[in-house]
Amino acid sequence: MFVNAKIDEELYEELESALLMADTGVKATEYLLDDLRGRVKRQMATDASQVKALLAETVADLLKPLEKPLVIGQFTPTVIMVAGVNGAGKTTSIGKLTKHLADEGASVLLAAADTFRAAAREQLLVWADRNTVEIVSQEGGDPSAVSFDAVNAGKARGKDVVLVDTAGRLPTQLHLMDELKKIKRVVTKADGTAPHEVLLVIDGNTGQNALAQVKAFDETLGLTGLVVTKLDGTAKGGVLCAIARERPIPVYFIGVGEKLEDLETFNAREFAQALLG
Ligand SMILES: Nc1nc2c(ncn2[C@@H]2O[C@H](COP(=O)(O)OP(=O)(O)OP(=O)(O)O)[C@@H](O)[C@H]2O)c(=O)[nH]1
Ligand SMILES: [Mg+2]
Repeated sequence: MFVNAKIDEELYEELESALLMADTGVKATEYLLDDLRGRVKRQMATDASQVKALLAETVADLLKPLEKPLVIGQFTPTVIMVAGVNGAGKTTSIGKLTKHLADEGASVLLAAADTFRAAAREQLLVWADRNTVEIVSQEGGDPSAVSFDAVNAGKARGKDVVLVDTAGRLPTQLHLMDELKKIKRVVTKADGTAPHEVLLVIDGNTGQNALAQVKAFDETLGLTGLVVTKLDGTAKGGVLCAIARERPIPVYFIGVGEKLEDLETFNAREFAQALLG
């Protein structure tokens, strides 16, 4: 698109389409193009290849505030609750995050608070085995009760991190959103300072709906961070631009595959390059 092109309205229209195709959304796209026009003027850019570099800078600057590391160690245990819609990649991300934390020397305890499906417990158990970490689960248990037990077990066993896996749910399923609130309340009963992190896992393929998910889960739970999964496929994850504009919540990690090591920390500059690449 940038080869031998002049800087004209046609170029901006092409850029607009490319951004929209990458799920950036109408508002964030408008913002990015306005910002880009300013940069092009100030830099007195004369050819389209410079525009590409300037757009990458524009996107990177927009995403930069989302770049923030997940910090553990301030509390023992650091209790991390994980939520999201069905199939977003919560359990897989917890498995990968467990390895990431273990590699940093942290001891991790998993809480199987997805008691909705029997298979969910088994799935988390597989990740616990792969990582050789302990897991708290109850057959036919209640998600709040499992979470309560896990936080207490984490304290008693001196774990650095307790990761709470929850069942997938849609923000429109109000009783299920209430259940999440209850899990959070009960975690606080077990440890007055917890949960220390409330993560939302979003599927990179969800497009603009991911922004709606972020808003809804944030309103219910008060999110502290995001994990964006499945960025190893065709998804570009441009919705992060919309999230950065409208509900800026840090992106701690991105998921780039189904294996234990397929979790990366979020880097705004690299992400911007990949988005436009
Ligand atoms: N390619 C790819 N697949 C992923 C990634 N993360 C998760 N998956 C796959 O997505 C599917 C759903 O993942 P889960 O971890 O079970 O999702 P979940 O959010 O726990 O699902 P529920 O508990 O049913 O709501 C599985 O097939 C995972 O292997 C990723 O980063 N890349
Ligand atoms: Mg799951």
